[in-house]
Amino acid sequence: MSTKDHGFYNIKAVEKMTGVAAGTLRVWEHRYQVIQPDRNKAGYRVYSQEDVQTIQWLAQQVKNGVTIGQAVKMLHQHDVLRPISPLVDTGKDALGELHRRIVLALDDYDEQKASAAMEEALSLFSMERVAVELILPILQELGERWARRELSVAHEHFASNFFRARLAAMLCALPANRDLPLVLAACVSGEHHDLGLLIFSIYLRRRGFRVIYLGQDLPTDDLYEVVGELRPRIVSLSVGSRLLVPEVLLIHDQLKDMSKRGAFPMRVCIGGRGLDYDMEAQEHLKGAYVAGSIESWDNWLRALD
Ligand code: B12
Repeated sequence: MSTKDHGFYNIKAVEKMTGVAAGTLRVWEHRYQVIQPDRNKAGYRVYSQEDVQTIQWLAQQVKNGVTIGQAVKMLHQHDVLRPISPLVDTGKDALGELHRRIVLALDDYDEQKASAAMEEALSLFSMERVAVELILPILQELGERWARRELSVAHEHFASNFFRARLAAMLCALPANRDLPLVLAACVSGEHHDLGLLIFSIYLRRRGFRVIYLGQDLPTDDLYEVVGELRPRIVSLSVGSRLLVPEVLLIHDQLKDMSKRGAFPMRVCIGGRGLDYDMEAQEHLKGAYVAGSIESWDNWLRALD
């Protein structure tokens, strides 16, 4: 049985949705056999949702400077990039049920049950959906329960470590091809909250960036050193603690200066709850501050020149 969903977009609609010209779509189809739309009774191409997502992914790679040939090769080598269509698209219901099972299992310190539910989630949904629509809401809920003292510190540590290990494994499973534009991701010096940055890194890898994940508490001098050495396209930093915000503003200014002096077009992207209610800092970081929602991430990437 094919997992491909039924086609329902014509070539004009796909052109509009993806920004890839109809002629280019036909060339990609003939030359690379990467998208094989169905035909309707009149013989016109009809594209499925899955086809559209594949085209969007390819278009993003081309925008990033990868040749279409290389992009197709990457797609074949790493099937994980393709959004997985569940055989039965139970979508939100299935995610809600998995959410419930994982929370119950973690409350019970039952790693086996929580892992089984995670595996099920990954067999049904793409990694990004699992990270953003399953793990993130669970973490936010855990954070709130912890703040209301409904969850012990031991429970919070257990759950944080459970997800940290899974998110790190998911990040490793996504390609980090050297041809892709480079992102350095790190928590600033003194910062240990890295679950949000891990999710953002998965999001970026799924969009065709090569993310080097530097993790928690990166000393500032070492950050400057690695930026000078690797000259990344993007530096993405996380700051969870409000106390670290003044240091983050200095880091931001210094990085912008390095990019200017070194003449490499680096963009800085800074997020984390430390900045959430600090309007002054957000103003200082204009163009670099990115809020915690997927919409903000999409908007920031769209505006990337
Ligand atoms: C789990 C947790 C921990 C874990 C972290 C594990 C880990 N590996 O990340 C551990 C136990 C290590 C920890 C330690 C501490 N914690 Co703590 N911790 C939490 C808790 C319960 C949940 C945080 C979490 O992971 N949320 C889920 C993630 C996904 O959310 P997030 O990090 O905010 O990320 C989202 C956005 O901010 C954004 N984002 C984050 N980074 C980036 C980066 C970029 C580039 C972008 C675009 C977006 C982005 O995207 C995410 C999606 O929306 C919160 C309580 C709460 N209510 O949230 C406290 C909390 C964050 N901790 C807090 C504190 C004070 C501490 C400690 C100082 C406690 C102590 N006294 O020891 C230490 C020190 C940590 C340090 N030096 O950094 C405070 C922070 C207060 C503040 N803002 O200043 C909180 C809010 C608790 C509280 N109410 O006091 N903590």
